[in-house]
Amino acid sequence: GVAHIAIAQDAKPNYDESKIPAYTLPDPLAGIESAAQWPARRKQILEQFAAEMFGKVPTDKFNAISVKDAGTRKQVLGGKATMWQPVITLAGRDLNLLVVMPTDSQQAPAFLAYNFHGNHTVLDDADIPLTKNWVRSKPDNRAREEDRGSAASRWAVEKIIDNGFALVTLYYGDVDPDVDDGFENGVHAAFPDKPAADQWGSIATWAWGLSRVLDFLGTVPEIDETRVAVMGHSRLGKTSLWAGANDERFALVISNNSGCGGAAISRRRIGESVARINTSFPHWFCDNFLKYNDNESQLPFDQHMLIALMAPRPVYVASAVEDTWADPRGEFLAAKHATPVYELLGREGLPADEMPAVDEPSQGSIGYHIRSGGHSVTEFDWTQYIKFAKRHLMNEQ
Ligand code: GTR
Repeated sequence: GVAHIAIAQDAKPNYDESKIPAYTLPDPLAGIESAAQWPARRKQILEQFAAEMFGKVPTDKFNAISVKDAGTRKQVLGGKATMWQPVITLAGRDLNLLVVMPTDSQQAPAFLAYNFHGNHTVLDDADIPLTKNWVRSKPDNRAREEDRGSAASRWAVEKIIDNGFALVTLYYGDVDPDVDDGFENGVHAAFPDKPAADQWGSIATWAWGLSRVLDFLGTVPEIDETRVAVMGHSRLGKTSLWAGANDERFALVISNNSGCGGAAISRRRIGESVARINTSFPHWFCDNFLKYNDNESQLPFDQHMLIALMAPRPVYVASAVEDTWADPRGEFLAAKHATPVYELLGREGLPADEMPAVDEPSQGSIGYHIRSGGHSVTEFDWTQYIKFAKRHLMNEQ
């Protein structure tokens, strides 16, 4: 096995740009000159991320989903939206989907995103059952009635509907509880062996779950599975990036404040570092990733190459000024340094050369903004994602 290198308790995170170690970013286009050579290079980069960071899915054996409860549809938002809660089964786990779609929609584009605390926190609606699964930051790790709608400000449901999109969300703990449980719970219970050093941690497991939900959406006439934007915040932004990298059926990918292990350049070591994230969340990445604790220069990639794996599909990276733990500048630089891949493929990449001013988005095939405020998802963020998705998935300017 790989030794777990613990970081000293008193090691303070660095926020000082002048103390960033000198580094050279690996070149996503190393050894290639033409668009025709990109797929082979892409495959190599994807395999490196899988083996050294997120971990590979051990087997395809449990990929099949079945419909456990087809659910009923009811009108919400004064009739302009239809709410639907199908339950699908994956590797012995029930995934409780909450779908809100424009009423009478046919083949609507959709946002697919995990939620942190259960579907009942997204919308205050008594028909949404509380999750029975383990939830973080709650007494007894149980969902509570009083939390109905508590995350509503993070979900611009009405705006999504008014712009012709559907929203598909589910609780990430349905797939795998976010706790270092030795990979005994969640979908992992169906898999006979503990993950090997190059096999999945929880982020890769959640990403796999998103692909299986996409499989299901392919059977839903109201939703166009070729126009699904996968979105996630923070650890779930790391997850949406890995889902989009692995599964090119995702038409658009959004990383909201994903930080270390997501959009932020690891070699900068600003805010959260590789060693810190591996120490605080040992179950998120594969064990091979421990090799890079305080050793980022040995990574065969950096996070700009994760962004580049989305090319030529549209990808959006969003930061927040006060979210220094996630290294906003590192997130911007990853978006910027993914741009040469987009350009090789004949796309614009990120229009901004320098970090844009606060609340002034830059949107090409790569989008980026740094908004005012802290670590969260806001109306401003959704306004940008909807605008970006309308342009790329609905052909609207
Ligand atoms: C933090 C973690 C970040 C980010 C965040 C979140 O504790 O250090 O990497 O994932 O949680 O998911 O809100």
